Amino acid sequence: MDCNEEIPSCSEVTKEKMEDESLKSPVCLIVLGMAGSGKTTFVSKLDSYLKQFKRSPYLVNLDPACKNMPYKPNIDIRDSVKYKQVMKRYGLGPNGAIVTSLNLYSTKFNQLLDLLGKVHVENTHDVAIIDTPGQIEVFTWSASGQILTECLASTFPTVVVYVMDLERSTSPITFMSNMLYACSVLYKTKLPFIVVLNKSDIVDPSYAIEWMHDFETFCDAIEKESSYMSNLTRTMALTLDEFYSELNCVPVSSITGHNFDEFLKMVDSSADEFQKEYRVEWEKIRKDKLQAEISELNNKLNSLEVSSGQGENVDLFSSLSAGREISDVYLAPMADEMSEDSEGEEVPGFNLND
Ligand SMILES: Nc1nc2c(ncn2[C@@H]2O[C@H](COP(=O)(O)OP(=O)(O)OP(=O)(O)O)[C@@H](O)[C@H]2O)c(=O)[nH]1
Ligand SMILES: [Mg+2]
Repeated sequence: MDCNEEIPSCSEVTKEKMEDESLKSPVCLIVLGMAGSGKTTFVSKLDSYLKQFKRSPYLVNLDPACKNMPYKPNIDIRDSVKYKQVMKRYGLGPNGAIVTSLNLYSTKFNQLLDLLGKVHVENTHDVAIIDTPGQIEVFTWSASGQILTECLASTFPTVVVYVMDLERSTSPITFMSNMLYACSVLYKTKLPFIVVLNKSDIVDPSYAIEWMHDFETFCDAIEKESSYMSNLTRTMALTLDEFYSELNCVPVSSITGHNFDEFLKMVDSSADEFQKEYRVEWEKIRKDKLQAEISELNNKLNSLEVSSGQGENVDLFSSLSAGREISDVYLAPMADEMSEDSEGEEVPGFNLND
């Protein structure tokens, strides 16, 4: 998939309605993190936490391999793409199949955006939470992950939530690797960023906070563990020092819900930050892409004029619609629509055996 393809967007009708300033846009939270860091548990707890305050988040599951889902997603990739069939059909291992499933699903991101646009227009949910696949690189370094991030950020206030496992980061080297990953995601996505230090019910988060705020303490810890790496790690730690200084970071427990109020305050300020500092940039990215598409079309028109009279058919729109023609993908309707749905009826998804 080519990242320079057009960014899918909401339908024109939805877009027009969304321009109504009186309607508050839902904040999109993209939840990322290493495998097993607690993303799904975090999403589930946040869902029940918000519901206590009569706020109902719009939930999107993008993990095609998730087996036990503790929350009820409004949109679920598993309804559309059968990842086991992808493994069989393309002879892939589990990780390759997850990437391919997400790529297949990207052909329907415009439908996903339309559903989110409807959430905006109908003012039904003030926050949308997107749970991502276990292997973080599937989302952060894949074209489909990048396209979805761009789609969301150029339409809604969008914040990246990086879930870090406190229990598995007590070694300074693992801690640093995790933080370097977070740092790379921050610079790649160019979006407001919150680090959630998860599992604070089983591990005291103070070690992580101390390491982030006191460079020397962290260096001492790292030298105790592995002296031969000290030069490299010192340099990296110094780089991270700058990253930490601007970082929104909150310890939470996704089991008890501890500190979720603090997390939500950070979401509010990050959404404001998005509107003030990022929105203009994202609108520019979108306009530039549109401009590039128009120039490409103009070039095709010009070449058509040059070769006119030769009777050849040129498909002017092929570059815009490439890979977006699969019409049998099903996106689960929103929960309130589901209740009107004929119960349990099978809906066709990607049938890879066809
Ligand atoms: N004690 C404790 N356990 C947690 C917490 N959050 C998650 N867990 C546990 O960590 C394990 C992994 O949680 P998941 O929510 O599946 O993690 P994930 O990041 O979604 O996992 P993948 O999608 O497979 O990458 C489960 O056993 C959870 O019960 C927490 O805050 N405290
Ligand atoms: Mg998960």
